[in-house]
Amino acid sequence: MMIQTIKTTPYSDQKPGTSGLRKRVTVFKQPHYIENFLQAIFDSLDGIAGQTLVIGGDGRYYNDVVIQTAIRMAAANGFGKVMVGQNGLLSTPAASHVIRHYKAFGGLVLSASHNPGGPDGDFGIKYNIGKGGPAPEAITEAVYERSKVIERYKTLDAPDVALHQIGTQMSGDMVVEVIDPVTDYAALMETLFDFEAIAKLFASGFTMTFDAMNAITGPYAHAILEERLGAPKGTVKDGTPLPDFGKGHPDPNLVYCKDMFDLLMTPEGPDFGAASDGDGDRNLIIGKNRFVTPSDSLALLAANAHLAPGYRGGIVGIARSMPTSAAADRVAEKLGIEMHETPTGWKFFGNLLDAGRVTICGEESAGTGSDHVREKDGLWAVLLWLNIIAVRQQSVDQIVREHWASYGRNYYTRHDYEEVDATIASTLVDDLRAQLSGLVGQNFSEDLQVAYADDFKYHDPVDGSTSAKQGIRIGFTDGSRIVLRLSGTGTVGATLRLYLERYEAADGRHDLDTQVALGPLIALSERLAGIKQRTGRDEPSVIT
Ligand code: G16
Repeated sequence: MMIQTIKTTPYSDQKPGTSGLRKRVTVFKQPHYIENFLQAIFDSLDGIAGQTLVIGGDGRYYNDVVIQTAIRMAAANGFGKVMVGQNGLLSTPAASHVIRHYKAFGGLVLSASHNPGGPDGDFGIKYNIGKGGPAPEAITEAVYERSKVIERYKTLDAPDVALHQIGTQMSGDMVVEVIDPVTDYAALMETLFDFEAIAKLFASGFTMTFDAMNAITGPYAHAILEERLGAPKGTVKDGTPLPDFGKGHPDPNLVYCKDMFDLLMTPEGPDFGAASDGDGDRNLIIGKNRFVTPSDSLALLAANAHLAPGYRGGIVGIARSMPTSAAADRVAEKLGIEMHETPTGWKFFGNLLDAGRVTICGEESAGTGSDHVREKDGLWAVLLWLNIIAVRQQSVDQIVREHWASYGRNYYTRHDYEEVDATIASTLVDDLRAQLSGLVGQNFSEDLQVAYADDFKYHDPVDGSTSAKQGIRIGFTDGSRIVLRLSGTGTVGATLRLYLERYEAADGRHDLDTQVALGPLIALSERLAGIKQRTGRDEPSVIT
C-alpha cells in the first residue's frame, strides 16, 4: 500500500476552541478540511513514529468517514498502531482511560459533545495527549498556526478498516486494534465504586431513570447499570447511539431533559434521574423533587467522596472553573485541602491532576470528574451519586438539604444567549470590560457593594503559564457574583453566557426559587451589560 502526499491549501478558520475544533458538518465536508486539520495535528507532535494513537467518537454523523480518514493518515504519518473503539465508538472519558491504560501517545476524540448531530448538525475533532486529557493551549496554538500554512498532507492508498470486527487488522504497516468500547471503562468504574452496595440499593426497590439521549453513554449505561448493578431493564432510556441522536439535542439540561425533570417532580416518578450528553462527559442529576445544580453537585460529591472505595483515603484538593459557583470552596475550606479556580475548559485541570494537587474537578457546564481519567465523566458522577445514596440511605433531596444546612447555599443560575451577532457580542463584552475599574467600591443596593471587578487571568501553578481574558467577573462584598463570558464551543454566531451567584449562609433561607433569589443580580447585570437591550432578545435562549 502506497503512502500518498496530497497537495492542499490552508483554511483560516481551524482554531480550536474551548474543546477542540467544532463546526457545522457542512464546514468539515469542504475539500481536504478534515485532512488539513489532522495533518496540522500530526505535524505539531514530536516523536509519533511507531507510537500508538487511540481513536474514538460519539457515533455522530460523519464519525465513520473521519475515522477511516484518520486511520489512513495515522498510518501514512508513521504511527505504529491505532486502537479504535468497535464501530468507532468511545465515550470521551473512556477514550481518556484507554489512552492512559494502554500508555498510548495520544488520541483523537471525534465529537461535538452536546451539540446536535446529523448532516446539518455539528462535528468536532479534539486531540488528547498521552496523559489522557485535552491538549493544552501550547499544542492547540501550534496546530492552529500549522493549519494556516499547510500545503500537503499524507495518506495511505488503503481500503477501509472493518470497524465492527473486534481484533487486530493492518492498514499498510500499521496495526489497527478494534476494541470493545465498554470493557476497560466498566472495569475502572468497578475499582472506584462499591458495586455491591449499589446493587443492593437497586435490589431494595430504589428506582432510577437514565436518559442516554440516543448518544454514546447508552452501551455503557446498559452494561453497568442494568447488567452489572441489576437495575431493571428499561432503566436506561434511548440507549442506542444514533448518528443524529434521534434528531434530539443531546445536552443534559433542564430544557432538553424537561420530560425527565417533570417526571421526577411527581410522586409516581422514580427516586433518581440522570442523563449524559452526546460524548458522555457531562451529567445531569435530579432527585425526587430536587434538581441538583452542577455547582452544588461538585460540592456534594467532594464532601461525600470518601464514602466510595476509590476515594476512601480522602481527596487532596478540588478545582473548579471560574464561572462555577463557590459552593465547592466551602467544602475545601472545611476539609483543609487545596482549592483552585481555573478558566473554563477541562484542559486547565490536567496539570493540577497530574501534579497530584487535586482529586475532584468540576464545572458549572454539567461536568464533574476526578483523577481517574483526564476528562469529565458523566457516568462516573452518576455512579458516585448512587454510591453516596447507597451508603447514606437518604434521598437526594435530604442529602442536598443537609449540605446547605451545614455549608450554606450558593444560589446559582446561568443565562445563555445563543447565536447572537458576533460583533454585537464582542462589543458588549469590550464595553463592560471598559467599565470595570470604575465599578469597584460602588454600591448598587444595600447588599450589593462591588468588592472587585476584573477580567479573569489564570496563572497555572504547575507550569507557570498564563491565560488572560478568561471572563469578566464582578464580585460583591456579600459573596455574590456576576460573570460574563463568550462561549468557546458555539458553532454559529456568538453565545453570551451570564452566570449569577448569591450566597445564603448556613442558617439562611434555602428554599427560594433560584431566579427569584437572584432577581436583583439579574436586573443589575442588565443595567451594566445591557444584553437584552443590545441583542434585542426578550429572554435568554437557555436558563440552567
Ligand atoms: C466543553 C469543555 C468544558 C466547558 C464547556 C463549555 O465541554 O470541555 O470545559 O466548560 O465546553 O464551554 P463554553 O462555555 O466555552 O461553551 P463539552 O462537554 O462541550 O466538551
